[in-house]
Amino acid sequence: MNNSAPPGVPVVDVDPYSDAFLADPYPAHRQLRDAGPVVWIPKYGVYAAARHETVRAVFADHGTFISSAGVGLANFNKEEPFRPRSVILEADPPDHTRARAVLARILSPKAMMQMRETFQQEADALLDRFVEKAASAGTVDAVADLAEPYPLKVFPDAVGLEGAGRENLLLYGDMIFNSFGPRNERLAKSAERVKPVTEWIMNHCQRAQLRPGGFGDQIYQAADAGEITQAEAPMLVRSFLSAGVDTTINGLGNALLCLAREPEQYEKLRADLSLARSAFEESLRFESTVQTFFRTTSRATELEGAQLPVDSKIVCFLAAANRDERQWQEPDRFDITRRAAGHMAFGSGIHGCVGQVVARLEGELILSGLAKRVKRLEIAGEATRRPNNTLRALGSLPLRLVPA
Ligand code: EJD
Repeated sequence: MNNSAPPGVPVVDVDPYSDAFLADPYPAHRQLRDAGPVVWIPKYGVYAAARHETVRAVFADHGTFISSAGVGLANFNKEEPFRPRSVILEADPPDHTRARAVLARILSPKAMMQMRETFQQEADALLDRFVEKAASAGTVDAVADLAEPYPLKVFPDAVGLEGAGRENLLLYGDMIFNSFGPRNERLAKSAERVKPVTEWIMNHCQRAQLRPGGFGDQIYQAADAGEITQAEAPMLVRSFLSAGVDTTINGLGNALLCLAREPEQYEKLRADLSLARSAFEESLRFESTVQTFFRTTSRATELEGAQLPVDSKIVCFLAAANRDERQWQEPDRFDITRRAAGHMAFGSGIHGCVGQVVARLEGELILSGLAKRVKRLEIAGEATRRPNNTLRALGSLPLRLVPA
């Protein structure tokens, strides 16, 4: 790692993986944006982009800013990936293109319309239990009682996982998203915790474990049709299991936290349930579930006046781009009626989240179903964060509910 500052690139001496940074990243995000379009973080020897325009430019030029050398801090040209590399996330065209086409079809808007009824029924059933528990117990935990169980039910069901053990996905996701950061204590601990479940995960990527017709089985059908190789099929099931649960859990959790903190915004949602989708979108902008992603330069390049050598790592601060005052009016205000389109929480370009229709469906159904049933969300204790190297994750969110 070369930690000397390249000439002409402003140095910002922050540690994006320290407890303090993760507890409240927003002041440091401002510092990163204001120092320049491209800055240097000496502690990790990486470039950084925190402005909306710059992050977008990096994601748009996928030939220069590649993914196959890893989308975390680790450079796969210099060190072995910690697990066999993802055939979609950690790939470039043309390999990426084939895998992407298969997942994009399985998760198409049309396919989601067919899932909607099931997702709706599960949301209604869970929300009824959530409200009942609040009435009998006095308080509920919006994370453990709502944000976690919903994705953990609907998504593995859709993939076609059968039998017990799906809570293993939580440990796995926690480890995956820690692994995009440095090899710090946080990663070491979650790698230790995940050891007993890794075999379960790999086993459940096999065709025999997957319900016929589910997302997982559809991947194997694409392999039968020759669109991807047979070896790629279990790897793409692994991608579903890596990316589809922790992300939506924390997306929902953050949305519930935003609404609980801003009763006026929750009131607006209650008055017009058709705002559920834009409320979810705004919460993704305001508290981006995925905070950072890296790219690696495939050649020497210039980016907004900065000269980057070949094989440089650049960290893109999605969450900072989403509060860039160069892009947004009053970015630090949570406003569910704002046009949050263009936010970077799902990334952008060829690697933009392929599951975003699923995420949005879950967000819409939970927020509208909640607003239908609950007049007021009252914070009943301090919300806790679960620090992760990549995710803005919640540990708990104690609430009292005033029924409608
Ligand atoms: C991801 C940020 C995989 C994989 C794909 C996507 C993610 C994680 C893992 C979702 C990253 O292919 O294994 S949001």
